[in-house]
Amino acid sequence: MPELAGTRPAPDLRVAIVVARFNDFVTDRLLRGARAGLAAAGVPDAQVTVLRVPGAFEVPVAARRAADTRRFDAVVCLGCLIKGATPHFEYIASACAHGIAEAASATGVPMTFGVLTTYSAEEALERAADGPANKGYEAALAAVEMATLLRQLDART
Ligand code: DLZ
Repeated sequence: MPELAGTRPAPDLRVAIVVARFNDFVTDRLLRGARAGLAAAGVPDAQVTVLRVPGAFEVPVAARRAADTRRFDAVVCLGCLIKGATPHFEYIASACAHGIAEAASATGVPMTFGVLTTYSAEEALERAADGPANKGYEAALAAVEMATLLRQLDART
């Protein structure tokens, strides 16, 4: 029975990272984590494009447009919503999550979800600390796994 799984290193992948500026004291760290994750997976920095958007609400449209160019094998989405500090937290979080899922499904380009939804800044910073538990790092590895998996599937006759 054939079984396919993502592979590493992935030196020929082209990856877009869409990162929200809102709460940049957290999202800058998620971005650093995502870059570290891609580097650990063997994706050269020259093949990584960073798209900065105002907030989590704008992430889906940029991710969709990046995927539509067909220049990227995967899109990593990064943002940070802090419930205590964000009126309309549920609306923005929901629009962001659904928008990303819809964009991935419509384009067939894997998109991963490195958007934090936390109760406090402390909790957000914990999830953006340097190291493999950084949610940007995790989202980057998930993107590599999905892109390399789908590539194998496409190559099968
Ligand atoms: C307006 C807003 C608020 C209140 N909170 C957040 C947040 O916690 N995280 C985030 O990424 N963005 C937030 N935004 C900005 C919205 O995502 C969006 O950028 C603006 O409403 C402009 O459309």
